[in-house]
Amino acid sequence: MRRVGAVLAVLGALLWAGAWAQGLSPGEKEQAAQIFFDRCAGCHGVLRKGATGPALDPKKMAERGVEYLKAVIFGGLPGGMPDWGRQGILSEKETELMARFLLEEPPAPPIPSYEEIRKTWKVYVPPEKRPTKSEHTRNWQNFFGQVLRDTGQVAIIDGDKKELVTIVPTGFATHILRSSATGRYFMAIGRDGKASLIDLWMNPPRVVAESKPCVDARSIESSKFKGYEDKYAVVGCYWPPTMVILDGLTLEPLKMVSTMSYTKGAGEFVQEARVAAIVASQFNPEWIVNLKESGQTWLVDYSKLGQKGRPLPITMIDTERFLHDGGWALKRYFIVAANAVNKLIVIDTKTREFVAEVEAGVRPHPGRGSNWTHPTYGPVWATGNIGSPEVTVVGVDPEKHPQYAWKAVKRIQLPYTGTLFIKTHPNSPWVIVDFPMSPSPQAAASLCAIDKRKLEVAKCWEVPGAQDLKARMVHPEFNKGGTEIWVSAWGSKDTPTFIVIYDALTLKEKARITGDWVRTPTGKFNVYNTAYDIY
Ligand code: DHE
Repeated sequence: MRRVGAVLAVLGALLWAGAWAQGLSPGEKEQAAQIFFDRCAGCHGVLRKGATGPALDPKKMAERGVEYLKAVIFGGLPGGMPDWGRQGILSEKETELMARFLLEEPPAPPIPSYEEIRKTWKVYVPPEKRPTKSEHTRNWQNFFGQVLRDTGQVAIIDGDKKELVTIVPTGFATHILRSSATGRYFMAIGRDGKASLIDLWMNPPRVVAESKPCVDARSIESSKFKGYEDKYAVVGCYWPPTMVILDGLTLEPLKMVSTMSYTKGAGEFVQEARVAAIVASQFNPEWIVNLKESGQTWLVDYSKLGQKGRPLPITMIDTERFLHDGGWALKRYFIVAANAVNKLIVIDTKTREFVAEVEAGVRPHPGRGSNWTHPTYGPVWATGNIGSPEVTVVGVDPEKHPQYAWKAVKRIQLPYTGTLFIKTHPNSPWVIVDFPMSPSPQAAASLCAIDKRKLEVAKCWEVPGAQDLKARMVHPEFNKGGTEIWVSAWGSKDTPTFIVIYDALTLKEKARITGDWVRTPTGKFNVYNTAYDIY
C-alpha cells in the first residue's frame, strides 16, 4: 500500500540502470531498494556517496565481504551506525539481503515531473473558510506537536492540561515540524516528501492542505520576515535534490529549484546535493538553505516571488561539505553543523556573510542547539556530538565578547556518546542532553542536565521504564513558560511508550503522557518556542 509507486519507480530505475547483479532476484532487489531508501539513504545518500555516514562504494563493499557487512548492519558500529538487527528492525534475512544489495551499483530513483507533483497538492479547507480566531479556548501557543514517527502521524497535545487534543495524519516516517511565523500553523514534513499544514485554530486542529513536492525530504520552513509572515513555505528535498517553494497558506507548489552543483562552487559535480537545515531570517526576506553534499549555504530571497516571472535571487556562499542541522545564536547568527568534518559553520544573517568555522567534537549534531548567557563568556551557543562524549560551548558575541567569539570556550565532558539533541530555555538553569545514538541501551535510556553557569554535568539519570520498553529517550523540549521539560521514549511501533515531563527547576518527574497512541514518539515541538526560536 505504502509508496507502491516509489517502489516501482526505484525498481524501474534499477532495470534502467541495468543493475542486475547475480544472486538478487527482482523481488529481492525491490525489497532491498525500498529498505535502503527508508533506512539507509538518509545517512549514506541514495547514490551511496556518503554524508553523515560513509560512502558505500560497491567495490569497497565487495572487499569487506558479505559477512562483515552483515555484522555491521545487524550490530551497528560505535559513533552512529544503528544496530538495525539488534533493534528488531531488520531480520537476519533482511540483513543478509542488504549486505548483498551493497555489492551492487546503486540505482538512482526517477525524478517526478511537475505535473505529477502538482497532482499531490490538496487543499482541504481553503484559507477563506478557515476561522479568523481560535475556535477553541485552549492555550494553543503551549500546544506540543509530537511526531509519531512510524505511524506517520502528529499528535497535538495541550501543554497546559497535558492531554491529547487530536492526532492528524502526516507523511511516511514523519520527520520534523516547524511553526509558521505566527505560530498558528504547524508544518510537518515526512520522509516521503509530503508536507502537511495543520491549523491549530480549528476545533479540533486539522490538516488544511498538503502537497508532496518530492519523494524524500527532511526540512520545511515558513517565511518569517515582517510583511511576509506565513506567506510562503519551502521544502528541502533529499530526492530529487531540489528546494521547492510553496504557497504558505495552501502549499501549492510555486517554484522548484534544482540544487545539483559543484562542491563549494568549484569542485566535483554532485548530483545528490541534498537540502539539509533551512531557517528563516529575521533581518531579510530570505531563507538560509544548507546544501549537504555541495557544501554551499544559499540565501534565498523570497521577496520578489509575487512579481511577473517569480524572480528568485539566490546568494550562494561556499561553506563546508556535509552540512546537516543547526540553529540560531542571538537570532542573528545561523550555526550549522558540517557533521562529517566535525565543524560548525557560522553565517551572519544581518551582514549576509560567512563569518567563521569552529572545531566541534566528533560529528556535531545540534538539533537547533542551545543559547544562554554565561557570566564570563557572555552569550554562548552549544551543540552535542554523536561521536564524542562532549557538549561543545561556543562564544557567539563578537561585539561585546570578541575574545570568545567563534571559539569553543568549553568542551563539557559527558558520560556517554550518542547525543542527538540538547535543549534549554531562558527560565531554566539546565541544558538537557539526550543519548539516543549510544550503543548502550542504558545510556540511550538516560538524560543529563548541564549547569549553565558551571558548565559541567550536574546530574545524569536513567529514565525508569524506558529500557523495559527498549526505548531511547530523545529530543528534550521545554514548554512555553520554560517550567517543564518534555522528552519522548522512542521505542518500536509495536509497543506504546510514553512522554515524560520533568520540572525544569528541580528535574523531578512531574507527569507521563501515555496511551495506545504513543507509538514511536520522536521530535516534539512547542508552538511558542518553535515559532519564536527559543532554545
Ligand atoms: Fe533528523 C532535524 C536529517 C535521522 C529527528 N534531521 C534534522 C535536520 C536534518 C535532518 C537535515 C534539520 C532540519 C531543519 O532544521 O530544517 N535526520 C536527518 C537525516 O538525514 C537522518 C540522519 C537520517 C534519515 O534517514 O533521516 C535523520 N532525525 C533522524 C532520526 O532518526 C530522528 C532522531 C528521529 C526521526 O524522527 O526520524 C530525527 N531530526 C530529528 C528532529 C529534528 C531533526 C527531531 C529537529 C530538531 C529540532 O529541535 O529542531
